[in-house]
Amino acid sequence: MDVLKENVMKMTIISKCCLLNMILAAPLVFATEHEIIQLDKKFNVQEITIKPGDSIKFKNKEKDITHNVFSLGPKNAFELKSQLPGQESKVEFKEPGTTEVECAIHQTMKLKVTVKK
Ligand SMILES: [Cu+2]
Repeated sequence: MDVLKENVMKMTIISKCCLLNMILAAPLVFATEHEIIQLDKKFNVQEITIKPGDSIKFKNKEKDITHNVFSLGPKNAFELKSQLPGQESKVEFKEPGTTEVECAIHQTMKLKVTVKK
């Protein structure tokens, strides 16, 4: 086999390997960051569906109202603790399932987060 053919074959094998790596790494690359805004003692949406591994950035856009966003789970339980106006916090949702997200200070605030593949 001449050198040129050999090189072409090597290149072909390398590019196939690269492609395979990209396909295998895809689920990590495509984890999405969603944004939920808290304004006027409400979440900007009442429900959201995301994929396992995605995260939600909770943004307190109030002028002078503090929130404490939490979820009791059983899947994806979390608590942001006191979140002052202007603050934002990111929560990763790893487990498939549905979670009711609430605010410990304002009981009317409700957000349903569904995590599914
Ligand atoms: Cu609140």
